Amino acid sequence: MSSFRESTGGAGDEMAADRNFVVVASRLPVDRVEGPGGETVWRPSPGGLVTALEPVMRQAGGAWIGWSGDAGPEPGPFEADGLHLVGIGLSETEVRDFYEGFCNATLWPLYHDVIAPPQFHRRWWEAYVAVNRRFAQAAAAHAAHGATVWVHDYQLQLVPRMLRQQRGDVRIGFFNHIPFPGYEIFAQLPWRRQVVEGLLGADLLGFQRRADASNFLRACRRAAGLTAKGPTVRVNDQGRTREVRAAAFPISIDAAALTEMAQREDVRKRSGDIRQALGEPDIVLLGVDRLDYTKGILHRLRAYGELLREGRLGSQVVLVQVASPSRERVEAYQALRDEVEVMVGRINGQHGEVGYPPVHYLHQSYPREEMAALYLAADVMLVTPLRDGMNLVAKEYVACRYDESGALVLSEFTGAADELAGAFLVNPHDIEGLKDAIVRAASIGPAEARRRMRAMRRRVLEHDVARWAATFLDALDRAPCGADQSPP
Ligand code: GDG
Repeated sequence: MSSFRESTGGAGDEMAADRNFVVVASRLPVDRVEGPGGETVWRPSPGGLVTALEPVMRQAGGAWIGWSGDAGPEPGPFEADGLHLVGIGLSETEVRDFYEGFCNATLWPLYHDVIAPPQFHRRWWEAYVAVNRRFAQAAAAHAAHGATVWVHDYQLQLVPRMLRQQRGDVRIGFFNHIPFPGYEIFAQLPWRRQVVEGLLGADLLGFQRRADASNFLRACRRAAGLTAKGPTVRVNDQGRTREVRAAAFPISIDAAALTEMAQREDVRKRSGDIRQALGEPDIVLLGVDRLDYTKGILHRLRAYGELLREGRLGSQVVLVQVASPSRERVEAYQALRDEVEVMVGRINGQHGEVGYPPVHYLHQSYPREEMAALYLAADVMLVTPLRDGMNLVAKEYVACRYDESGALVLSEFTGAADELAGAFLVNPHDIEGLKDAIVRAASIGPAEARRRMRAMRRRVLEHDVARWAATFLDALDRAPCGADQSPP
């Protein structure tokens, strides 16, 4: 996608219910930025989701409904390179109560096993209901008769039911990108029944892992008193019985494109330059995460600091930690940043020398090429979340290692651990175990590295994001449909 301006009129702006495929996600695949003359310019922010869905969107003349990422007026519909985007506006108060509040300070910690204490506020819940309703209304306004609507993630769990109530004729899929917690944790949510019922408006519910789908099915029984048989829940909708299926559809990345990028001359050169800038150490360890308390950054730093103290990695080792800024107005994230930065300072203070900081900490965001160069420069990738739906970073590292070198230390609490058998699996709470795994990963011979990496590469290249999207949409197509498909 090239960059484009907000349209100010014309055919693209009309609110016509004529889209056969509608994606509803909290974010648009573009960012709103200011142009040279102070005007609004939309800049593409291509993530895995848009890469996977773009072909389907184009083929079906689809629409993508989402929020632009900042407070402001409703952008409305506009076109980008043949993609039809529908911007949802959020006020300052809604950004605070819906996005920073209910999404990021209630649901996010609750769904990640209460690593941070979730906060429950009725005002935040009301904002969640109101914003979900706005997304559902937009979907109802743009979906053609009998269309397929794919709703994404924990920010929009009420949309499936709200949409079904308005539009009995559409087929609705939902995919949850983050874990679905065990019932003992989910049960804390004061609005647990409404959330379960909201999700059950869909025909098919996709989760990252089978354990997430099972947790959801259990919540249906316990929170809503419904009967689940195998992966199917029976729902009674105003006297009509519908069947809803919940299953695992592990997400992935555009692996071939990333492999290709990593093989580019400029990216390989940059990777060499990075190693040189680091002082040509024997071992480069790498962490890449949004600065989020679910990612286990502190556990990783603790293990690394102890290894330095014990001298178990030799003296020629560095850790590069990219911690990209995230949710900076949410309190728990500000506290985490302080803790991480204190710990990095302590390690560098205790174990560094002039010209040699053992941790290179980068609280910045980088272009994709720079990420690929970093992945190529790293001997050992450290992915140590305490809980993570999938973790795409682990798959990206594997995709970049086209020469089958390198090693991955991976937390067993990620969805990726179910797929990447060649990784060194760790429990990040077990600091001794984590240290042993890092030492082992840093010292394996090339033959073992190749054997492990080859297995992981095969998995990631075969199960890429396009296959993920196709598998989900195919299952949605075949799901027992609750839609009333009779002509309008
Ligand atoms: C959620 C779930 C699930 C990071 N810093 C930069 C940058 N990134 C990119 C990575 C990767 C993505 O952000 C992060 O994805 P993850 O999967 O690791 O984690 P979440 O953001 O928490 O994503 C997760 C995912 O949804 C998909 O379903 O896997 O479990 O929590 O792609 O490369 N990219 C660039 N510059 C950066 O500085 N360009």
